Parts: sequence; structure tokens; C-alpha cells
Amino acid sequence: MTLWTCNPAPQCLLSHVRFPHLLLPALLLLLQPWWGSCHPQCLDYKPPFEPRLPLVLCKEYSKFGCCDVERDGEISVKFYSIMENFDHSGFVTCGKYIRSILCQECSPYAAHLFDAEDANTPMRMLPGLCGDYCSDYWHQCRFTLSLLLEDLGSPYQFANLTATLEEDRRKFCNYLELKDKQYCYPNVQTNAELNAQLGLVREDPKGCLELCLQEVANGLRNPVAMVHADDGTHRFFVAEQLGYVWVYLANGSRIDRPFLNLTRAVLTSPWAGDERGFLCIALHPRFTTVKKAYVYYSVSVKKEERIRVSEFTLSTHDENQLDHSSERTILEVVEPASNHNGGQLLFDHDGYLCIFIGDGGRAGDPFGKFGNAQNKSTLLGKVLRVDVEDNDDGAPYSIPSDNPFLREMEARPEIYAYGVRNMWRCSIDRGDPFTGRGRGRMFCGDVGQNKYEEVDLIVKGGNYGWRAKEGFSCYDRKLCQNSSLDDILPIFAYPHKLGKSVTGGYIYRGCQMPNLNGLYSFGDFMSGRLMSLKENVTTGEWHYNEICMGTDQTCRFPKLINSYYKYIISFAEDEAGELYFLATGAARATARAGVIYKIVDPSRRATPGKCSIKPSHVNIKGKLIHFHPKEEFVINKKPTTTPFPTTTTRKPTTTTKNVTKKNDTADYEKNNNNEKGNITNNTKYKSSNNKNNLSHDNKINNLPHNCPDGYGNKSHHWLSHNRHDCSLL
Ligand SMILES: *[C@@H]1O[C@H](CO)[C@@H](O)[C@H](O)[C@H]1NC(C)=O
Ligand SMILES: *[C@@H]1O[C@H](CO)[C@@H](O)[C@H](O)[C@H]1NC(C)=O
Ligand SMILES: *[C@@H]1O[C@H](CO)[C@@H](O)[C@H](O)[C@H]1NC(C)=O
Ligand SMILES: *[C@@H]1O[C@H](CO)[C@@H](O)[C@H](O)[C@H]1NC(C)=O
Ligand SMILES: *[C@@H]1O[C@H](CO)[C@@H](O)[C@H](O)[C@H]1NC(C)=O
Ligand SMILES: *[C@@H]1O[C@H](CO)[C@@H](O)[C@H](O)[C@H]1NC(C)=O
Ligand SMILES: *[C@@H]1O[C@H](CO)[C@@H](O)[C@H](O)[C@H]1NC(C)=O
Ligand SMILES: *[C@@H]1O[C@H](CO)[C@@H](O)[C@H](O)[C@H]1NC(C)=O
Ligand SMILES: *[C@@H]1O[C@H](CO)[C@@H](O)[C@H](O)[C@H]1NC(C)=O
Ligand SMILES: *[C@@H]1O[C@H](CO)[C@@H](O)[C@H](O)[C@H]1NC(C)=O
Ligand SMILES: *[C@@H]1O[C@H](CO)[C@@H](O)[C@H](O)[C@H]1NC(C)=O
Ligand SMILES: *[C@@H]1O[C@H](CO)[C@@H](O)[C@H](O)[C@H]1NC(C)=O
Ligand SMILES: [Ca+2]
Ligand SMILES: [Ca+2]
Repeated sequence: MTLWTCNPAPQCLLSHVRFPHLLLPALLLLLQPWWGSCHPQCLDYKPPFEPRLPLVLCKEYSKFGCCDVERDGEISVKFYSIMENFDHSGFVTCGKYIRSILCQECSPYAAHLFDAEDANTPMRMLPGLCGDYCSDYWHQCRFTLSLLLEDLGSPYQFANLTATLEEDRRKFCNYLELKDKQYCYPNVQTNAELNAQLGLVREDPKGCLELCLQEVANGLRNPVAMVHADDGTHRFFVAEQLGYVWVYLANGSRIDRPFLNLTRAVLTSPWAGDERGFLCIALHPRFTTVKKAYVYYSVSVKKEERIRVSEFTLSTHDENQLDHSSERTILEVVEPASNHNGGQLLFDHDGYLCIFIGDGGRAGDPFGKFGNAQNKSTLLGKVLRVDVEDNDDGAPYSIPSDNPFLREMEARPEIYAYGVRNMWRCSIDRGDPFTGRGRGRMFCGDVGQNKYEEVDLIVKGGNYGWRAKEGFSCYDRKLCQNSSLDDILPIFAYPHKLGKSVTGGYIYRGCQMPNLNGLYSFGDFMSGRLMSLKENVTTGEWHYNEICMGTDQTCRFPKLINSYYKYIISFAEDEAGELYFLATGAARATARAGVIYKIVDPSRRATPGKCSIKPSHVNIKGKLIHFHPKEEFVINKKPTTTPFPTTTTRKPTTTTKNVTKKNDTADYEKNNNNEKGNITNNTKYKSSNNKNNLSHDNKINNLPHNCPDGYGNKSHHWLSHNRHDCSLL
């Protein structure tokens, strides 16, 4: 793939353009080479989109481009006012050039055509044309240049300049031409390479989906979960393993007082690799009226390690804090070992609370005759489902009447599914926004033993195979060959050369990234690999693609970054369904190295306005801590710097900025002031990017050398690369 032919390649640089000295420096600035960026981008520095309604004038951009119908209407007004200067034959001859030139701001490559990919350098007043096209234009309609420039509000001084240009084809085309033959108008429209994937998620030659990230929060200590209240506030609640839950407002500011501080009760340690701690929070699905939160954490009771699920009620005087005295235990399960403590809590679409309990620990599910996971008399190694509605008087939960094993004498009635090892991160599919397809499906990552990590689609009564099977293969041969096993295989499993501890994710159903609809994104805690599955709805098969960070120009949008820390702890969805993941650079419960990333598709955005939200008002007690992003855009190639013109001619009376900005573009910028980043500030680039180079830090995938036999290459949730973690394996 050589999409980047105009990336700092010489043909892109207009440095040999020779201009008479009398020309204004401003014009030279217009001609400054921009060091190249061949990706779809609009003049507002955002990806292109599909307009809500078909365009009338700039029809060719109706499916995908940078104009909505309103903008198309404005361009149309401009066009017809210019065309008033023409008689019929003039209209016929020149109308097509004028229209095409005016419509280029609707091109999905508008930013490139106008040199507007960089907010800090001047952009062109007119789109960059291909040489042949420019010559034709000059031969047939050269005197329309002044009309176009006048219409753009070019200053008076330009009048003579324009006259000079119009007289000389060479000057004329030096002014209008964009030297990259692939990527100038109109060739850009027909360039097969550029258009092959236009509007789709970019795939690299290996089929890896190139996505970008936006940093949303940082400085977190092993952030294990992020949830929302579905109450219109668009707050998000982020849990740290130590036992804190923090409230973030929709604009990214965090409230300094914790929503919950359970650090005193939570059992964990600062060791990298400790799987115990505060593991999850779920808010009641009707939180607006039932102001309750459910939490899942490790606790020590009379020297016995347990996991506890308990309920808290919202404080009556602060909507951003739980009433710390309101804790009510829902369930406790004794943990025979400190690892495999499960840790997911969520509400399914029937409103029941689902609790995902690990197999208890050690390795190979050694407890009892055939382990815990296949033993329905224990809660270990299970997915539980309980009803916590109207539990204020009486028992903390009741059993849903359709739970699958109610009539099995030996089975615990809470069990919804079994044969699970240590499910780490599960989610519920919101369903396709148009058809509702998939709504309510439950997806989990189940961490493997020695060989395979798996993703499961959990159904009522399902046996997910452990310890008979690990992924698709037999782990306990005897159990595996028993015909009564009747287990459900994963929808996907991967071997340990790709990662050693799966972190389940979400099916994307948000609004802002239409391309991602239906894509299940997940990751691996040990290798840092981001992955995706997409269902072929005809065959029901799941198709795998790795997700990688966009290289070169792909993520070069304001605020976006293209690297992340590789201990992928959890995934999350916000109230609007946008997708995030939580990762850290140091997997210790005390290290403030955790970051929340929003996943962004740089190839297409939703129609402007479609996804706007108005968060409802939140009363804040306490202080707000504003968010300061720390991560920076990283690019492999150091860009060449743009030399500043050294011409010593008179200064124009208007400033360079004013001269070189199109009036309507200035409006764009006014409206998007806060969106601008110094993205081409060269000092911000680093020469190499190792953060997401998976082969880079081998320590991550190495297990301790001195662990007992049989423990050596098993995976478990948390990283273990120091000695005393062997006990946890
Ligand atoms: C620029 O646009 C504004 C409003 O959009 C308009 O009032 C103004 O006259 C325009 N200026 C020029 C020089 O065209
Ligand atoms: C344009 O050129 C004419 C004649 O060459 C000159 O008289 C006039 O002052 C120039 N106008 C500007 C704005 O430079
Ligand atoms: C975020 O919103 C809150 C509440 O509306 C406001 O007080 C705060 O200043 C905002 N933060 C930023 C960074 O704008
Ligand atoms: C959380 O609680 C612990 C002990 O209960 C206390 O020492 C700590 O200061 C609290 N932290 C915050 C941020 O309130
Ligand atoms: C199943 O689990 C129960 C409860 O822990 C235990 O009493 C029983 O011995 C186990 N059964 C087998 C066959 O291991
Ligand atoms: C551990 O890994 C080695 C090499 O990958 C493999 O030969 C061995 O069978 C594994 N041990 C277990 C218990 O899976
Ligand atoms: C197969 O599994 C069933 C049910 O768990 C058990 O009763 C039976 O003894 C097993 N058969 C063999 C050959 O292990
Ligand atoms: C789904 O699978 C069928 C049968 O293999 C294939 O013809 C079709 O193209 C696939 N659909 C998609 C969207 O990949
Ligand atoms: C643009 O020009 C106007 C008047 O000529 C001036 O007031 C304004 O500061 C200029 N803006 C910039 C960004 O230079
Ligand atoms: C861009 O850089 C300028 C100069 O260093 C600075 O004043 C401005 O705040 C920066 N803008 C952003 C969005 O970082
Ligand atoms: C570039 O970034 C550096 C550091 O972030 C800053 O000090 C400098 O002012 C920036 N320069 C420009 C021209 O924005
Ligand atoms: C990744 O890191 C390895 C080891 O440091 C290095 O050899 C390799 O070139 C890097 N790959 C990339 C794409 O940066
Ligand atoms: Ca355990
Ligand atoms: Ca399984």
C-alpha cells in the first residue's frame, strides 16, 4: 500500500516554485508546501461523513464528504451569484469549473486540497488543482479566477495580483496547482488506491483495523471499571482496584470527593499481579428512580478471603456520592485461593443482576472431584443471575423464576451458566440501532489456563466447558470426552503467543462512529493487543481482525493519539454508547499510571449534529479537577519542517493570517476554536513509537522463572513478573 505518495515526498514540495519578487509574502505563504497528509479530512479538522440528505449542487459528495445540505445550499448561492456575470455560453463553458472548484470543500479530501490539515499554517484560498485541469481551466475560463477570489473576500491588493496571474498560464497554474498528481483535483476523485477504502475503517495490508484514540482521563490506579448511570447526566463512574470510585462529568472534569471510598474494607496489595481488590460497580438500571449501586470486591473475614457483592444507596444530600453507611451485603463467596476472583457485575436486559464468579483459583480448577466450574453445587466458576428489585424488606435477592437449574436438586438456583474459569469483563449488547438485532446478548472474555484465551457468548444454562476444555481444546481429557458434557464453544479463542489474559470488551452501538456498529472490540491484558470480532449475520460466524493504531497520517486529527499503555484492564461504554478502554503502564493497585482511552474511527464520523448530547444538570458539592491530557500524538517519521519565507518585500497591510484564510473557513475556526491542537508542532513529535510495539517490551510476556512446575506458563488476570506472585498463579 503506498497511499502516502505525497507524504514528505519531493513532488509534494513546491519549494522550486519561482515567483517574481513583487509578489506578496502572503501569497508565498499560500504556496508553502505542507509536508503532506493523505487522508480524508474536512476543513473543520474532522473526518468526513454521509450528509443527512443528498446534496443538490455538489452531488458527487452526497454519499460521503464534508458538506451537509445547508453548506451545499450556501455554496449554491455563491455559485449562482458568480454565474450572474456570465451569458449562456460562458455559463456552459465555465460553470463546470466554477462549480467544481467551489464544491471541493465538500470533498472528503478537502483538508488536503486546501492545505488545511494543519491548523497552524495558512490554508489555500482555492483547492489544489491538477496541472492538466488547471491548463484547461486557464485556456477556457482564466478570467473567472478574480471572480472566485473576490467572492472569497480577497483583499483589494489581490486585484492586481490576480490580473497578473490570469495573464500567464505558468503563474496561474503555479498558483492553483497541487503538485502531487495523485492527490490533486480532479485526479483525487478517480484515484483507485485512495478511493478503495474511502469511508470504511482503514485496514493495513495485514487486515489490521487502523483506529485512533482520545485520552479521556489519566492518573488512575488500576482502573478496573467505568460505568454510567443512564440518567441523562452523561457522568461516568470509574473504579480503582484499591476501592475508590470517582465521578467524572460529561466534560471530563472529575469531582474531588469519591463517589465511594471502600479502601478500608477492600482486600488488595500493591503487588503487581494481585487479582484481589475492588473489581466492579454496577448502577441500578433505573438509577434515576432506584438510586442504588452494586459493588464486587475482595474482603478478608476472620482471616478467610471472600468475594463480596454488596448494595449501596445514593446519599440523600449529594448525588455524586454513595451513602457510605448504607452497605448491605448481597452475597459472599469464600475464595479458596487468592487468584481467579471473577469480578464482573452487570444488569441484563431483564433487569437481573448478573455476577461472574471465578473458579476459586490455583491452576487447573483443582478443587473437588472435577473442579468447581463443572460442579453446580458451588457458586465458584459460574455466572449467577439474581433479582434485586424490591429487596428492601426481606432477603437481599430472590431467584428469577426462569433461572435454568431451579429443578436440579444439587444445583444452586442462582446459577445462570457454568463451566467458566475466570471471566474478566462481560458486556450486554444494546442491539443494532436500526434493527435491534443482537439486543441483550451477553459477551464475556474467559481467561485461559496454559494455551488459549476465549470469548464467549453467554446463554442461559450454558456450560462453557472449563475444566474439561480450554478454548476449543481438551484440558481434562477424561471430562472432555464425556458425552454428557454438552458444552458451548467460544465464539473465538486465541493462543498464548498472541496474549495470555483476555479482557472482554463491547459490541459498539454508539452514534459517533457509524463504521464500528456491530464490531466487538476486546483486548489482552498481558500482550496489550487490541482485537475485534465481527459477526457475519448470514452465517453467524465471527470474523477476526486485529485493531492497531493508525500509522503516519491516519490519526492526525486534533486531540487524537495513536498509542496506549498495554496493560488493558477493562473496556467501557458511556451513556451514549461510545466505546472506551482502561489501561495502565504499571499494573499495581497503587501506581497512578492508568489512562482511559476513547476509541475513535478516523475514517468516518456521524452526520454533524446527529450525536449531540445535552447532559442534564448535576449539582456538585466539592471541587472539580479539570482534565489535562498527557499523552501525545506519536509519529514514526519525523516530518520535515516548513521553511519560513525569507523574501524581503514590503509587508502587506493586512496580516498574513487574514489574507490567507477563507472567510468561511475563519467561521469554521471560530466555531471549532477549542478543537484546534498544535498538531504539527514539530517539537511534539517523537522519532519512534514503542508504546504499542508489542514486540518491544518482552518482560511483559515473560513469567517468573522460579515458579513451581505446572504454574510456569499459565495465564491469570494480573501481570506477574516478580517473585512473590508465583503464589498467585
Ligand atoms: C465574512 O463572513 C461574514 C459572515 O459570515 C460576513 O458578514 C462578511 O461580510 C464576510 N467578509 C467578507 C470579506 O466576505
Ligand atoms: C494596480 O495596478 C495599477 C496599474 O498598474 C496601479 O495604478 C494601481 O495602483 C495598482 N493597485 C494596487 C492596489 O496595487
Ligand atoms: C465541566 O462542567 C462543570 C459543571 O457544568 C463546570 O463547573 C466545569 O467548569 C466544567 N469544566 C470544564 C473544564 O469546562
Ligand atoms: C478513604 O478512606 C480512608 C479510610 O477510610 C481514608 O483514610 C482516606 O483518607 C479516604 N480517602 C479519601 C480520598 O477520602
Ligand atoms: C461440589 O461442590 C460442593 C460444594 O463445595 C462440595 O461439597 C462437593 O463435594 C463438590 N462435589 C464434587 C463432586 O466435587
Ligand atoms: C508451557 O509452555 C511450554 C512451551 O510453550 C510447553 O512446552 C509446555 O507444555 C507448557 N506447559 C504447560 C503445563 O502447559
Ligand atoms: C460423565 O459425566 C456424568 C455427569 O457428570 C457422570 O455421571 C458420568 O460418570 C461421567 N462418565 C464418565 C465415563 O466419566
Ligand atoms: C457472509 O458469509 C457469506 C457466506 O460465506 C458470504 O457470502 C458473505 O459475503 C459474508 N458477508 C459478509 C458481510 O462478509
Ligand atoms: C484581521 O484583520 C483585522 C482588520 O484588518 C484585524 O482587526 C484582525 O486583528 C486581523 N485578525 C488576525 C487574526 O490577524
Ligand atoms: C498552540 O501553540 C500556541 C503557541 O505555542 C499556544 O499559544 C496555543 O495555546 C497552542 N494551542 C493548543 C490547542 O495547544
Ligand atoms: C511547540 O510545542 C512546544 C512544547 O509543547 C512549545 O514549547 C512551543 O511553544 C510550541 N511551538 C509552537 C510554534 O506552537
Ligand atoms: C519494535 O521493537 C523491536 C524491539 O525493540 C524493534 O526491533 C522493532 O523494530 C520495533 N518495531 C516497530 C514497528 O517499531
Ligand atoms: Ca480466588
Ligand atoms: Ca470455555
